[in-house]
Amino acid sequence: VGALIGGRPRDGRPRDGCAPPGAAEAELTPVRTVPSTNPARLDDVVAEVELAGPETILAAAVAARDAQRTWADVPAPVRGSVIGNLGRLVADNAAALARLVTREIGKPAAEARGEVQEIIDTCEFFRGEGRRLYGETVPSEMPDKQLFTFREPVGVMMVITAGNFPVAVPSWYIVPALLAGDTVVWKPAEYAAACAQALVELMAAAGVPAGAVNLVPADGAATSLGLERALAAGVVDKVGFTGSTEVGRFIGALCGRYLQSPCLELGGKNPMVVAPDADLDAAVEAAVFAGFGTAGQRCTSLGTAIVHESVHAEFVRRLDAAVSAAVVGDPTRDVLYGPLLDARFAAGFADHLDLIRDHHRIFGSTAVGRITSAGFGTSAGSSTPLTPAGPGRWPGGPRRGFVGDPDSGLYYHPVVLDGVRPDDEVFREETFGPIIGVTTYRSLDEAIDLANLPGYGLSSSIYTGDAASAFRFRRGVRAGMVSVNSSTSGAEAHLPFGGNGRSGNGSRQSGRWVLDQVTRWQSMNWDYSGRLQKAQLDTAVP
Ligand code: UN1
Repeated sequence: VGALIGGRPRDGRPRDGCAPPGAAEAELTPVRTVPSTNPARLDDVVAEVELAGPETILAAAVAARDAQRTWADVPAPVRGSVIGNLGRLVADNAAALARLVTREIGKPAAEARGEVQEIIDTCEFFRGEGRRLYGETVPSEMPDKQLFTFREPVGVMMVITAGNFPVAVPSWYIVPALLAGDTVVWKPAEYAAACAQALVELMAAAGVPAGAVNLVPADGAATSLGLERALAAGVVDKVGFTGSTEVGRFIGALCGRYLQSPCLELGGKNPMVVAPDADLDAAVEAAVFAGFGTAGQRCTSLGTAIVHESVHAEFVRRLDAAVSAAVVGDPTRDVLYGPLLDARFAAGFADHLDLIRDHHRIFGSTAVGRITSAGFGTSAGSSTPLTPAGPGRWPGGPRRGFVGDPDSGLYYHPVVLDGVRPDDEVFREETFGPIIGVTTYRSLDEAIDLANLPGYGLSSSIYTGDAASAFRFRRGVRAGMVSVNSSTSGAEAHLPFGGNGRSGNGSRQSGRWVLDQVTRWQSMNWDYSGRLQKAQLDTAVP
């Protein structure tokens, strides 16, 4: 994988069964090369990733600028057909692409197939949007005058994405951007660059022209410098960023200096309220899926279960039993979750665990730390102090329900942390790993306050049989997405996706709502009266 201009890899080789590209390339010297490794088998190098320097990012933006006018001149329904081609090609290569996702970031096979399906769904939606992309006709306050609105492409979009959804989330930006007539510079996560390349190759094969999507793997420092230069040179018109709140703040400030408002999709500490009348088995199933799916590394992952005190003991008992019965491990197998994304994420999660270990005790079947073959302990029914990872340090012997080699990858125990208090860091901060906090509440107002307390505002959920509670929760919670009797994660590809507060700047992706990110409104007024009519002054509205 290299610094790509025009969507073509240096060596031009198709990877993992995906279709080869057809676009042109322009070579620039990479700054350095880093391996992208399989987090389930750390000796398996998936790709050598050539990282670009800031000048390559700037060059990519210039290439995107050069390609943009021509691409925007392609009629929108024809651009929609190219998106339709992409959806078909992704479907034709779905199994190979999903295998690559599993291999490069450790996402379990079934989830990886779901991720690929999300691209297909996105393409299906935006293929049709090519025949809509509506503007409006608006009445004028004056006679013989007509007003209109048009959606125009924003121009060049710089897309910076995380690796937890290495192909689906990028497609949420790139597909509507292309449909709208924008061109793209895409900075993928370095540890997911082979997935990015595969998707770009499919785009080229679908008919996306040279220069329209420019894949540029780069580290954080080069990205910020390259982006700043591109903003200063006026060759980037919009930034789309999915990643941490911290980096989002930085990008927001940088864009602000150039009077741009980026599309920011940041972290979450997503609450799930379990009301006294909740179907507890359903709530537990959702908690396990949302807390441990993708090893808890979704922006929509469950953070804290906020459980009514009358059902708290029973909820924890059932959650504990469900987690004990879950199978984790080798992501090519049928597991709840596999390894963490890469070494940096594993280290970040380990830091959270260190902090938690100092402040908490752990309940039931769950233990904490890196799984070692020497012991993946259980201690069902008892309360066990958290112990650091290491051979022989786990109580209870090897964990039931682990498949694969626990020493070969970045595996962590599932953790259920009961008794979390609002002052705890684990209550307030996103952990991005396989851990669920549990706390209690007495009144719905208190539950809503607890849900809002961390200051994120991405996803949320309530389990209740009572419609009034569900609607009150919806109104009170400051989250962009609210689920009733459903999981915090697993958003559909055509509903607005995004958050507020520490989760983002209110921008929304997906469906027709993302069009406000990838297009700008232009208004037009057309006077056919033959004289100058002045708004407000010549207006006869009583
Ligand atoms: C993310 O983690 O950045 O709703 C996106 C979901 C997925 C997308 C998550 N469809 O969980």
